[in-house]
Amino acid sequence: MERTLIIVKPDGVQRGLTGEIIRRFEARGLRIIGMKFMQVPEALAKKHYAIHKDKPFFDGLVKYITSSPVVVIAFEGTNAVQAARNTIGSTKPHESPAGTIRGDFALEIGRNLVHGSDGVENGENEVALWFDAAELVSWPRNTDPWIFEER
Ligand code: IDP
Ligand code: MG
Repeated sequence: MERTLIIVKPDGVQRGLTGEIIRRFEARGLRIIGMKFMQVPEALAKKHYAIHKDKPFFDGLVKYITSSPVVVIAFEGTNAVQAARNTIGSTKPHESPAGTIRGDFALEIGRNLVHGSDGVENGENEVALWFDAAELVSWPRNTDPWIFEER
């Protein structure tokens, strides 16, 4: 089962869109295995965005993600990573199709509301970076057989 890390970024929390954003992933069929509300420490922000450390927007990105609290969710599901990315939409919100989170609620790249892991291995690594093993709950959801096909 794939894992993906979703972050409702500071703008999402401040704008009262936390519930709406989580709802979309939940309605898609993804299963929550971990969730927390937190102020992101600068060191964690830098680790999470390490791949962008040489980009001109890096400092602004770290400032943005640490500027105000976030909600972090670990989701599990078949095809969780790609499905979540499609639910989120494009990095540039103004190019993101209507129906996606960014296409429905955002206008600018530096205020794009939500993070989602961009690959299967990244999903595993990011969930492990943001959650201790003890914070994750493995549970059989009653609707699983209606969402995940038997294999
Ligand atoms: P993603 O969030 O769609 O995966 P990435 O390319 O991984 O996009 O970039 C991470 C985050 O960095 C973006 O969500 C956005 O908040 C920010 N970002 C990316 N490119 C730019 C830029 O050119 N200017 C300002 N912020 C950017
Ligand atoms: Mg990314």
